[in-house]
Parts: sequence; C-alpha cells; structure tokens
Amino acid sequence: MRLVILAAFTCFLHTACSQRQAPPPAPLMPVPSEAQLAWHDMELNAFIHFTTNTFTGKEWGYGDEKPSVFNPSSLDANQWVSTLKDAGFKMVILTCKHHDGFCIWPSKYTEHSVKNSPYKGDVVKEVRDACNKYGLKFGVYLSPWDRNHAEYGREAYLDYYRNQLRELFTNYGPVTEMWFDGANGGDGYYGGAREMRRIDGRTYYNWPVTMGIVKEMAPDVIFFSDAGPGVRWVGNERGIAGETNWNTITADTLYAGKAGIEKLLSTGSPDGKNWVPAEVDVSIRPGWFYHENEDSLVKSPEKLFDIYLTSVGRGSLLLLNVPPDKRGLFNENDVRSLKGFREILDREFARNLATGTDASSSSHRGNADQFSAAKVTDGNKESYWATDDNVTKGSIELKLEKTSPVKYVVLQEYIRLGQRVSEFNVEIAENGQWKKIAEGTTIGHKRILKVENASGDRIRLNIISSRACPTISNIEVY
Ligand code: FUL
Repeated sequence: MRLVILAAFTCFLHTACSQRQAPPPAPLMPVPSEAQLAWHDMELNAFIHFTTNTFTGKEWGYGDEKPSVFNPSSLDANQWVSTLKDAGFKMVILTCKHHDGFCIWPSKYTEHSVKNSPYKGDVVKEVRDACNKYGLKFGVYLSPWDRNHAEYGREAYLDYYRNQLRELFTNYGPVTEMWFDGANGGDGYYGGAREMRRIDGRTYYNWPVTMGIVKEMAPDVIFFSDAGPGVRWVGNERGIAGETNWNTITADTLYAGKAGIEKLLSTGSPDGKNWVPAEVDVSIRPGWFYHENEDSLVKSPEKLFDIYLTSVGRGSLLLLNVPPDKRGLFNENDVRSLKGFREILDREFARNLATGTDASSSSHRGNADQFSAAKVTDGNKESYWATDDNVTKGSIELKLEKTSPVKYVVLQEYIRLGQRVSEFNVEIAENGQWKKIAEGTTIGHKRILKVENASGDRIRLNIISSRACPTISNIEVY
C-alpha cells in the first residue's frame, strides 16, 4: 500500500513539475527584426558581378566603355541560378550597375546600358526570372558611385540614382537585400569631363531620403552598407568574420572612410545600440569580375569550406561572388568548385550525433520543461534552453549513443531574444575522463567549432559568461 501511495505521489510530482510554466526571458536589446532573422537563416548567398569589365578585363571600369563591348555569346541566367541552388545558396545579389555606370537592364534614364549593346536583352529580368524559377531570393547592387554620369557629385545625379532605384524596385521586385557599396568618388569619365570628383559619402547621397524612397516600395528590404542599417560590411574581402562576432554595434560610430574601422566591423561590440550583423563578402576568384587569366585561381572546394567555417561558422552570412564569363556562363572551373564545396558540406555534416540524445543541464528556467536541455536537440529552432534570470553560467550535457569520434560541434543561440553568450567552452568525455576540446567567446546565430582528436560518449557545453541568462536553441555534433 505504501508503495502505491509513494508511486502515486511521485507521479503527481512529476506531472506537476513537467507542467510547470515559466515566463520567457525578457529580450536583451537590441534584437533582430523579422527580416534580419530571415536573413541570418539564409546563411549562404551569392553575389554576381557582371558588366563591361567582364569584357574589358578591368575591375573598376572608367565609365567610358562603349556599350558595344558588352556582348555575351550564350548568356544563360538559369545556368547561374540552378548551379547556385544545387550548391545550397538562398539569394542572388546582382550588380545591376557597377562603378562604370553601365546598366545591365534597359534603364529609361540612360543610354549607357545593355539596350545599346549587341546583346540587347535585360540581364536583370533574366536573373529575376531565374530566381523565381529556382526559388531563390533576389537582391540588388546599384553602385552609388557612377564614373559614367556627367552629373556625378552634383544634385542632379541623386535624382538619377533615385529614379533607377524606383525602376529596379518597381519592375524587378520583390527585392530582399539592397547593397550600397561604400567605394565612392575619385577619377572617372563623367560624361567626358575626365576628372577627379570627390564626395563625402556620408552626406552626398542624403541616405535618409534615399533609403526612405526604397523603404516605401519595399518596407522589409535589408540595407547593406559599411554601417548598415540592415547588415554591415565585415571589414575585409577575405571571407573572415571576427572570432568574436557581435551582431550588435553602434551605427553612428561607423563609416567607410574611418581609419581602423575594419577591426570593429569584424567583431561588432557587445554594448552596441543596433542589431547590424556582419555580412562576409568574398569572391570565388581573386577579382570580383571574370578574367580569363584567373581561370586557374578559382578557390578550391576546401578553401570555400574554410571560408564557410570563418563566416557562417562565426555567426555571419557568407556572400560568395561567382562572376559569369564572357560567354555569359559560370565558368566550368567555378562550377566544379561549387559542386565540390557542396560535397564537403554534405559529407562533413552528414549525421548529427546529437539528434534525439539525452540532454541534461546544470539548471533550467523555472524548472519548466519548456526551457529544459532537451530543447537544444529537438530540431526546433523556436525552442531553447534557458536559465533563471540571475543565472548567467551553466552547462548542458549530451549523452551520445556510443563513443564516437567528433569533428565539429555546432552551437546556436536563440537570437530572437538578443545575443548573450560572451565566453564558453566545450568538453568531451571518453571513459569518464573529461577533456576540453574548444573554447570561444560569442556564439550568435551559429558557431561551428572544428575540433581535433576528439572522441567520447558525452559532450558538455559550459557557458562561462553571458550578458544575461543564456538562451541556447541548438547543439549539433558531427
Ligand atoms: C567593393 C567594390 O569596389 C568592388 O568592385 C566590389 O563590387 C566589392 C563587392 O565592393 O567596394
């Protein structure tokens, strides 16, 4: 009888505990917008640089190139986008106009466009249609600096630039990301003046007005510039985000010309007032545009994977540039590298050893199931482990099915509530012996830790410090 009562009481206690509710942690401001959260989740986006430079061999056209030089023999935007889709990319950002001012759509505001080239087509439309066909998002790069336009540097050019933004957003939307390049002013053709024109990039474009025009047409568009406001430049073009990488930064401390800004851009700052995550832009080739003499210099699949680890694996998004060649096709060498890159990703992250494992923690919020350690292995990115408000340290332990070699540990914070963790380490136990295999500072959207000589049957994440109670949504082990 006693046993029955005890069993009934235990059962009651268990039910009472498992149904216990606790309020979620308050957000740690600033937090990402819905559009920024969707941007984080894309992880892999592609840049496509294509203009007269592809045919002249330049990186920065002077603006005096004749439209007749733009002459792809067999342009196929479906080949570009399907190759990217197969490799796992989620968005294409196209250079609709680079610094040379040549428009690869038939803009009604200039004669310096594809409409006066032998090609005659509308490359922006072709890419837009291909993105629709293959289910990729579409982004626009429209260089603010225009070395062709006679009025560049004066008020009239702003009307021209804004009209082109209207043209692109009206005819080729929806546009998910708008890329405002920071390279600005200098010498150029400028309608034949052939002179130096310097502008102040912070004031000349009157960004509040220019961005306001775009916002009216596309309220959710993500603006890229060195300083955001949607996403920031990572401070280099080598594919490397800071090992410490805060999505937060104070936007008014940033602008392109400021000396020493690169370091800050790559790390962000923990007490930054705005959510402006770093975007890692890098080219698959040495240049941004296709040049035949770089055919042998296409980054290898292994190099692309390293870049993936130092960008996506450090909580950023990788924007990889793949420039079409003179035919208007992704070159065979680039396609081969992209395929190889996909194969490495599929091989290295083939089986998540953490799925469905037993997870326990040092404590969890309000003892409520809703915030238990099991939430980090349930495959649901909206559920997370959290601690009580006054607890900023803690551990989660996963019991693997059997002793296994481990090459990667993937961690994700529930960033919807802000970025919190500032120091952590990871341990593995083999035959009951614990050993530290990784340590770091920030986690953010995703942290991929490549570990050496690790094998064991239990893995432990120790949060050593956090700006508020930690919220961890996912742990994967490969
Ligand atoms: C830079 C430009 O000057 C390069 O040509 C390229 O477009 C790169 C993505 O941004 O600022």
